[in-house]
Amino acid sequence: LQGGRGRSNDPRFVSHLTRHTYAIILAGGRGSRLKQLTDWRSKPAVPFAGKFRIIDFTLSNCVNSGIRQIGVATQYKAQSLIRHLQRGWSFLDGRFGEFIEIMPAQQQIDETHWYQGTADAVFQNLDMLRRSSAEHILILSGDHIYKMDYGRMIAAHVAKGADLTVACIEVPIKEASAFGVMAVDNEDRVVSFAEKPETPEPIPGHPDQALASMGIYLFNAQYLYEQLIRDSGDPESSHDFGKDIIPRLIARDAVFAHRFAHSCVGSPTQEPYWRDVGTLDAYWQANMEQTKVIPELNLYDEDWPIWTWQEQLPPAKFVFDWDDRRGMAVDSLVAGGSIISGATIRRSMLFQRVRAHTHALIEDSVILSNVEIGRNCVLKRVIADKRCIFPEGCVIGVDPEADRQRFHVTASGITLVTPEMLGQPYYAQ
Ligand code: ADQ
Ligand code: ADP
Repeated sequence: LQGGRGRSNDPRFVSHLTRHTYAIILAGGRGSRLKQLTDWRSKPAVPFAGKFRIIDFTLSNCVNSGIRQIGVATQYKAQSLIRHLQRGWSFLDGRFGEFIEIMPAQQQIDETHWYQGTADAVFQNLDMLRRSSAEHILILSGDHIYKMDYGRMIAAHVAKGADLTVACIEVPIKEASAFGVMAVDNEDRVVSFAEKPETPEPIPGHPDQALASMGIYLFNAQYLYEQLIRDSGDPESSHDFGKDIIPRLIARDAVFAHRFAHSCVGSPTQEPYWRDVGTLDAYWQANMEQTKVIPELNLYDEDWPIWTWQEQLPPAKFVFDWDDRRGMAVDSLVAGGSIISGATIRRSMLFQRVRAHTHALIEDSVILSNVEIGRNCVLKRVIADKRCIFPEGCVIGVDPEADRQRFHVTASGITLVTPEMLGQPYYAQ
């Protein structure tokens, strides 16, 4: 697969393009709509789908696409994220020019003024980028669950002679104000771009749909550096790609849209899967999707593995009570180190080292690692944070009014439980 022609007029192959691309993952987000789930960790570090963290999906996309020069820009509550990266992602091999570099916000003023906008987060690491001699810079967010071959996007970018390519996806118009919304011409050149517009422009001929930016930007390296230097000296700018940089460039330079459907990895018969698990409801829903018979996002595809850090743990164990015929999990995923003993688990996602005891009933729930569920507990539509200990007979998810007194219950009735809410302070564990 040829990606276009390079400086010397030689054909450039996708492997060359990806090898000379530096990916920066913006992983600084607070993720405040995940409520207490992000009290102690940033959104990209939030555990997802039994054994992963949210950022593993973007990182795996990089590695699987052949992009192995990666910087991760961190700021908010980065400890858990940094530890995960150090433990799980240090396999990249410097001898092949591969690395993962952590880029902490250095000019720490206060929590909201570390890096100003997304462009500032990249600008502050400009020296590091320049030293890499990369030809392309791929800017990504560490917040989304999806599988994408960035190589295809880079190849299209080079073939079109673009300065900047923005990945896009069609979204329902009623949700479009949460995104950067663009319009394109017949060649998919971007002709307008509005960051989070109040009245988003529909796709011509499709009044219910808008073309949304996925926050994935591919720049020619030198071109990006020039734009960042220019933007850094602009007192009017908030130093954000969506708000400042992209709207400024579309009138002047070659800015193209790249449709996610052309690069998404998965079955061609399925809808392209890209989820922002930024709210408790969306987080719960995306975990629940994995318990379906055929989930839209296939975690079992050996051609596109999702890499992560994992502990050495024994297999999940199920102890069946033959008198009561209890002690099983159905339509569920159960991670290693867990023991389900005489409990019933339905349509749930259990992370590592969960213990569920006799006559406990767990339905439609996401249980993070190291959780203990006592005898006769009932948990329905619950998200349980790490290290919760549910005492014997605890019932959650049956009476939302009672639950609201102690826990966080969403409008659609998902209950988030943390150790603090159960009266188990961290220092006591
Ligand atoms: P948002 O996601 O709302 O929109 P933003 O809050 O700037 O934009 O976050 C973008 C990414 O950068 C997130 O992954 C966040 O964690 C991270 N981030 C934000 N500020 C950061 C900082 N200062 N340092 C490090 N990381 C930081 C963006 C685009 C829209 C697009 C949506 C798609 O602006 O145009 O439609 O993404 O989700
Ligand atoms: P880990 O990285 O071990 O998975 P977490 O993501 O749960 O840990 O949390 C990240 C870090 O935040 C922990 O290492 C710990 O230092 C701190 N932390 C977690 N929960 C609490 C808490 N309830 N109170 C105080 N500090 C906490």
